[in-house]
Amino acid sequence: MQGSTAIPEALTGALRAARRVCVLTGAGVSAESGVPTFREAQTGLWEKYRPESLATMEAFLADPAFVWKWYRWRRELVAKSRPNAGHIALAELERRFDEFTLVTQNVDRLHRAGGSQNIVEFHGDLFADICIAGCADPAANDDEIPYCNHCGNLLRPGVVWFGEAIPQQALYRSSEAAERCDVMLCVGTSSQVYPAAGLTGLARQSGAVTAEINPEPTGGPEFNFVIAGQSGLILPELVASLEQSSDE
Ligand code: BJW
Repeated sequence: MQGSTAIPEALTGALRAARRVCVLTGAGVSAESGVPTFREAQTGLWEKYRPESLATMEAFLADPAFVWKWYRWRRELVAKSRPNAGHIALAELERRFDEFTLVTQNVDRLHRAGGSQNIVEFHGDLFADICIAGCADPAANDDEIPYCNHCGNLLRPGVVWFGEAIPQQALYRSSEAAERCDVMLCVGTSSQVYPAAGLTGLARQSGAVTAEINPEPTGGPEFNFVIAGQSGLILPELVASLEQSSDE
């Protein structure tokens, strides 16, 4: 039956033998849920503005109302979306391993909704409001430009912008998972944004078997396997290939 699947037998074998698995996901995993990716042909606000010119503190401070409008538009869009077969398959995959870490660059919470448990939200959470002065648990309001009720400073979306450090815990947990894993899957990311893009290389250097799943493979030299296809199709096949092997 292996001949009918896109999954290389050697990858199924590596996963069957693995104790620790790490998966890095990017915007492509949510594409089949209707959430636009960052760097492909886009619609609406994504078409007009590059993320690099909106997803920075400089852009925010220059025009907080505009940046908030962009993020509210995205919150509305994402709130209507549901996890797809790829998200669900990753949650199923997690149940098979003693140690499984899902590092996602996505801020859309769809892995949570899909049932994944051990998630590192590397670039934060689209739906969180945080105070630019660092107040804990700032109270949100619906003003065009929301301010912190504790200190009066601006509130901003709880995501990581360009030039900002990845939260320490997220960086620590994901680096540790990449270094320790036996197999690392890199799914639906263009691997252009660091330090996330460096995690697969770290895993490979540490001896892991690495695989990319992407309809437009990135050509990165760090991958042992490249599966060209949509994650909503390939990931369920991957899980099914493990089921077939364990039934044998
Ligand atoms: C499918 C599919 C389907 C389609 N199925 N696949 C080293 C070298 C060079 C530069 C740097 C470096 N280290 C740091 C930098 C600078 C910078 C950076 O990387 N710049 C590059 C652009 C050059 N990095 C940073 O600034 C980071 N911070 C940092 O390094 O801090 C250092 C520091 C230390 C101490 C103190 C202070 C600072 C922060 C990066 C933050 C990124 N933030 C964003 C926005 C988040 C908020 C928001 O959402 O608004 O994160 S940018 C954006 O890109 C977002 C994404 O998470 C991220 C990655 O994008 P992703 O997920 O890969 O999406 P796409 O669109 O690029 O790709 C989609 C893929 O899916 C494609 O390949 C498709 O083919 C595929 N696909 N359909 C599967 N159905």
